[in-house]
Amino acid sequence: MEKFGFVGLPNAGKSSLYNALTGGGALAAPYAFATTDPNIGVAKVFDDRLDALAQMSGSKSVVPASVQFNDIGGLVEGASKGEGLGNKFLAGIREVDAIVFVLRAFRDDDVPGPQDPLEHLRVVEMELTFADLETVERQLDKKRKAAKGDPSLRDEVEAAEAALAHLSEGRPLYHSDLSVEHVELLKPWFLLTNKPVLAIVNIDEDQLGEVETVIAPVQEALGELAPVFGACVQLEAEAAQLPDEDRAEMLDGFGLGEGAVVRFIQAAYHTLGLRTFLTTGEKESRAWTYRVGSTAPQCAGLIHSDLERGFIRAETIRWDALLEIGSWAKARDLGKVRQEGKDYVVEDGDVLEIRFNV
Ligand SMILES: Nc1nc2c(ncn2[C@@H]2O[C@H](COP(=O)(O)OP(=O)(O)OP(=O)(O)O)[C@@H](O)[C@H]2O)c(=O)[nH]1
Ligand SMILES: [Mg+2]
Repeated sequence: MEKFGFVGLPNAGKSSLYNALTGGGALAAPYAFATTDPNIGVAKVFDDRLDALAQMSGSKSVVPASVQFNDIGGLVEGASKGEGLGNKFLAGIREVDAIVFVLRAFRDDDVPGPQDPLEHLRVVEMELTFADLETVERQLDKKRKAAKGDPSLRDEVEAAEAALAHLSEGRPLYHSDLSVEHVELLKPWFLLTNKPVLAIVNIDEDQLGEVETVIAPVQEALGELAPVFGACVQLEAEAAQLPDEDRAEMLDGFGLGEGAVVRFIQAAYHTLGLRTFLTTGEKESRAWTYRVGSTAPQCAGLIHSDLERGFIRAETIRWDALLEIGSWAKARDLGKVRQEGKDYVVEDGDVLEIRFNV
């Protein structure tokens, strides 16, 4: 499962966000370092398509896709030098697949800390960049020596040197023009800024009418590649405690539709190149996570290795076409179910049935 790690200053609202995403459980409190040990939770990827298909099929169980969120302690200026929770904090995010910056914009004098999201961004970017610089400096000499005896390591050294050049200028690697190959070669270095980033700007209720204005400077600073969302995290954390219907009503009352965290999870999912295909039947309807560009046999393998090994063909139809027709049997009778072979590249929203023989 893909993992996201929250990074932000104390009191930015990381644990509140965790609660909004996972329905509760983490201590959210108005003092710094309320979180010392990471909260690890799984959030459903909300998907209307899945619910509609489950209803069509009268499925006994519905299994959404999910992603993991790690809520770690707050980071302070000097974390890379051991301030605050220091390295313990940094260790908590080395192994996540993407970083989520939680930046405070909400105004509340009872909660200590800066209220300018750009100030938050400046500190977290600087600390992560320093930490990476230190990691690269510490390991590069060793690698250079090893590369003398083992030429296969030369590309890795070159990648690390390119990274060093960026980091020394105080620039995080996600802002650099490192090549795709270099990014790959540096994966085993577990650098913090060599990962995709997203940001949540935590706003207060009074800012709901001007979300775009509040998040614009953050979007500009992070660049186009990083999705930036404004969310009133506290409100959504409270909503997450309610039964589904009341929750929808509360969010709707604030004009939030399905809620910003829902859109955030979907964007987070997409940023990592993850897509969804669906299976549906009386027993179960399920959303499956696959990597963009995967073929039908690769997707079949996610369901069960036998389905990949004995793959014959995939029967498939887009979710909305199926829904319109009303049942799989009818869709097949009408000739609307396509027969696809092993080279078929699965598309987001495909409903699949795998024919196999082992
Ligand atoms: N007014 C207001 N308060 C908020 C909002 N979001 C979070 N808070 C409050 O701010 C305080 C800190 O929130 P947390 O979620 O604990 O922050 P954190 O980032 O996990 O903090 P650390 O674990 O200490 O790093 C809590 O008292 C929250 O209730 C918000 O949108 N508006
Ligand atoms: Mg916390």
